[in-house]
Amino acid sequence: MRLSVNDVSVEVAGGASVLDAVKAAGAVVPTLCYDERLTPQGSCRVCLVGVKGRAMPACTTPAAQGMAVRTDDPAARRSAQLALELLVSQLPARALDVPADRSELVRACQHFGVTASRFDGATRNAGVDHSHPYVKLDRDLCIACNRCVRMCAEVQGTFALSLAGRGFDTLVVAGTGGPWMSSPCVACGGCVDTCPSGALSEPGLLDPRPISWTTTTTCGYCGVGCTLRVHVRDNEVAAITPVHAAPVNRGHACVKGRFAHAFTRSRDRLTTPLIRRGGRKSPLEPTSWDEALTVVATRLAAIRDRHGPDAIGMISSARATNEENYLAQKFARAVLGTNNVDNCSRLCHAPSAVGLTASFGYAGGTNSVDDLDGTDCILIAGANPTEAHPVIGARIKQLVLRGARLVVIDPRRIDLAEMADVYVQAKPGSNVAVFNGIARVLLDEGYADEEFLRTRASGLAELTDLLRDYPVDHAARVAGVQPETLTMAARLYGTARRPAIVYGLGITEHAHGTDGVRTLANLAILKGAVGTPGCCGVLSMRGQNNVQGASDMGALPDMLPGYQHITNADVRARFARHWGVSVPERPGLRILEMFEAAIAGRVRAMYVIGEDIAQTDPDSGNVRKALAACDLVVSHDLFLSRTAHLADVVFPAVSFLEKDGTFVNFDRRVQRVRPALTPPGQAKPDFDILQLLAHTMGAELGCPTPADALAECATLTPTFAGISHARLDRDGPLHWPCRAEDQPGEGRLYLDSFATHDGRAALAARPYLPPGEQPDAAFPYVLITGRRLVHYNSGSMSRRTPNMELRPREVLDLHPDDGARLRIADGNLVEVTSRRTAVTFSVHLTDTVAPGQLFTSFNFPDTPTNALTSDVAETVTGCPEYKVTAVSLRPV
Ligand SMILES: Nc1nc2c(c(=O)[nH]1)N[C@H]1C(S)=C(S)[C@@H](COP(=O)(O)OP(=O)(O)OC[C@H]3O[C@@H](n4cnc5c(=O)[nH]c(N)nc54)[C@H](O)[C@@H]3O)O[C@H]1N2
Ligand SMILES: Nc1nc2c(c(=O)[nH]1)N[C@H]1C(S)=C(S)[C@@H](COP(=O)(O)OP(=O)(O)OC[C@H]3O[C@@H](n4cnc5c(=O)[nH]c(N)nc54)[C@H](O)[C@@H]3O)O[C@H]1N2
Ligand code: SF4
Ligand code: SF4
Ligand code: FES
Ligand SMILES: [Mo]
Repeated sequence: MRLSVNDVSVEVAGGASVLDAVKAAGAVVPTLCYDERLTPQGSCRVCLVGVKGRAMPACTTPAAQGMAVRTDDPAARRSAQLALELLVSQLPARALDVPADRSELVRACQHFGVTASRFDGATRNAGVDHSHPYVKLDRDLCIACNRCVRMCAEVQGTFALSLAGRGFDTLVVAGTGGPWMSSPCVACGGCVDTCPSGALSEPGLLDPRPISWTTTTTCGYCGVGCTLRVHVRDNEVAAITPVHAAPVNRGHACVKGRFAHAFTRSRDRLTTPLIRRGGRKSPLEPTSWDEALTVVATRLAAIRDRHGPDAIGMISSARATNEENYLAQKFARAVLGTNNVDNCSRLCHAPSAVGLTASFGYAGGTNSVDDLDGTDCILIAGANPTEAHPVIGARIKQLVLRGARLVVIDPRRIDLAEMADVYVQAKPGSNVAVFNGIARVLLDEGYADEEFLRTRASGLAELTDLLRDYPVDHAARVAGVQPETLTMAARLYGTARRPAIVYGLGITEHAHGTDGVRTLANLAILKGAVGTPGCCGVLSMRGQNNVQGASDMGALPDMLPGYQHITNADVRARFARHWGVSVPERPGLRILEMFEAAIAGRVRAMYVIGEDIAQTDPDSGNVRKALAACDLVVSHDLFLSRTAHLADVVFPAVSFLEKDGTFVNFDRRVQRVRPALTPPGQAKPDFDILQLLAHTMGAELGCPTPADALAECATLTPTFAGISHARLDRDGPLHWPCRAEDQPGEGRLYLDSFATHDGRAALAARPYLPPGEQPDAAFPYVLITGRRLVHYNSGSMSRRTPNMELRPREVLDLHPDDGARLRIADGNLVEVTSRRTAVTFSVHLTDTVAPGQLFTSFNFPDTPTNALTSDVAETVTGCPEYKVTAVSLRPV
């Protein structure tokens, strides 16, 4: 519709407000209670404009065809100014001390010429609440605009805040009014970000000194890939805020990306290369880049010449950029001459890569996360997004609050289980039985899309045959749940118009993880909920910031970039031509196979980039044995990780805040990473380290810059052909596949056909097989391991931030009934013994775990969870069975 603002004609979409029209016309009205991320409230009245001689709040008045809006209407301006003066009359004048770029209130006062003389808040004196490390409240600056309360409810979904008191004394309170720290706040920072007056602030922004510069980049913690703005002062991060127009996070973030940046200036950062001069027993000492590079180059070359290139194993980093991963696999193949290169996706979503490829064609989720907006039913299986992918967890909460149905399948009563329509508390390792049981109900009760199955799917006969063995009673018995619960889950998914599946490591990190993915994918195929218009498909919640990209770039023993098979001679020839060297043909070793080969003496050197294998890989006793058996261990890290500690040479690397490149997030979006800080000391990006090392070995990797590396990858990889730094800088993030410069990336895949050999989605008939580790009389409990909100994987970064105040140590979750039986109280120490070793934990009694099951994370080196974990790995993919370890418990 068309209307005018100050005589300027503007066109706005239906549903737009007068404020939208004002903005479209380039005019300005101040706002205080308005935030584009929230439902408008229209309470502060500083946005009044003149419409037909009447003063109307721009934020809540709908724009109408032919409307004539005036922002300079004298009566409206006067009323707005009066509203503002009344509002500030309750505030102390120091409200004006907040820098204008951090206070909409100060900007509104400047707009109307309201000065300190109008402020008179001497009476309130309500004080500050600085109990929380990140959220700081100055009660006297609160203007009761309700934005923080709405942010916590409408965006974050935590409902931690409310307004309390009357009249001028109305104030925000957290939880039941005690200290912020004891409220249910999850430190997403949303309230701080929206507060217009400086009443809510954060440490780096309480400091009035100006910000030197800001950089827009992608979060380097989890695979959501939030777009963040980094505010830098004196080459230190002052604050990180979410970008409002960001495609994935839409102005939101979580405690890690938003606040956990202090690790960048930790005194533990590695600032020089380290080397052991007198063998393994001698200490790691600082050295020059020259010496470190020469030693590594010489020893790698010697091992290659003596034992062959396959005596070297390289682990590339899911934390590093695409460009660095591209170089790492090129280094392994073209300089060392081996396909022994792998990455951390082996430990998490390798079964997704194999399973999704077999079912649909590509090794990634089928849809863009934006498609969730259209869903009416979400089935979440083995994923805990409110802790592991918090921005998506928050989005899912909002979808459910707005009416989408929710099915949660998880052995633990996760946060989202509390709001689920159906919660299936299935036993760890029972996924295949559960999904087969649901599939059987979908078919038996007529929810399957027969047309879709006839024209676009294969394998129905075999599946129907197999499902004869999975009546819902049987499936429910295996899962340890009521048959009705499974039937209800199937009916909710079956009756939905646009059901979505969201899953995580609870499906993949099992002895039969690929079967889990395939049988889960079956549900979407049966329902015709993938590859069809408006569908929501199957989203795999990829973990690390760039675990998708590390695999996309070919840091895999059997694939070149873009999942092009190493065994395909044409593909190898294409790379060989471009690289000017031959590409080794035999698929290399996977991570866990490298350890076995090292113990057997076949692998003599391990080159590890940004992965703390000695802490995070399963059965870490075995990992240590493998590293000890090697002649050379090299680590690139930000810190002296457990692995770096065991290395012969350590290269100081830089973090995502200090480097240039791209990451691929969990929904296949390629996004730019830009340096905000200069690196500490002599630390260098992994990109530069690999270039220097190749050069020292007398080889050249080409692609002198990250932009060049992505360009080279695009030349050789059809699914990345249309993606370049220049285009990302110009157009913003792009989904792969993106096959040409002039094509948009494909968010929703397979609309025409599936990328399988026959173009059909492949149903899989897979029987349930029990987990690799079984509890018995000696080891009666099942230990599940996974994520906690505030810490991240090895904890190397999150432990070096004030997140430690939010969670200072690891705990073991135990059901209160088990606690009572074993006479273990909250906070007591227990020894947990698995078939490998024993580790002592402090107990947290909670009914989020089922009786007989335990849960913990792996973020703290002093409680080495992975010394305990199962040594079973899936045969197809080599993915470890992190989710099931049989253990016993003993109070100490
Ligand atoms: N805060 C935080 N966020 C993170 C990380 C972190 O360390 N901390 N790590 C990142 C990484 S690397 C990854 S891969 C992702 C992981 O993200 P998720 O996969 O969501 O995380 P997990 O907690 O490992 O596992 C998810 C759930 O699987 C459940 N589960 C275990 N066994 C089974 C089973 O047999 N069946 C079913 N249905 N469920 C089961 C667990 O109870 C758990 O709630 O998170 C990423 N984000
Ligand atoms: N028990 C149990 N264990 C698990 C899991 C589980 O569910 N249960 N999950 C597994 C999963 S899914 C994963 S992904 C792994 C994660 O395990 P890791 O990959 O080992 O853990 P991270 O802490 O993500 O990062 C590894 C190292 O990279 C460093 N680093 C960060 N950024 C950079 C960079 O840009 N360059 C370089 N060179 N180094 C960098 C960090 O300091 C850290 O030491 O853990 C696995 N381990
Ligand atoms: S930081 Fe987030 S969770 Fe905490 S009170 Fe503010 S909006 Fe709510
Ligand atoms: S949700 Fe993930 S990507 Fe977003 S801020 Fe948090 S850790 Fe970073
Ligand atoms: S911003 Fe419009 S009434 Fe507050
Ligand atoms: Mo992961």
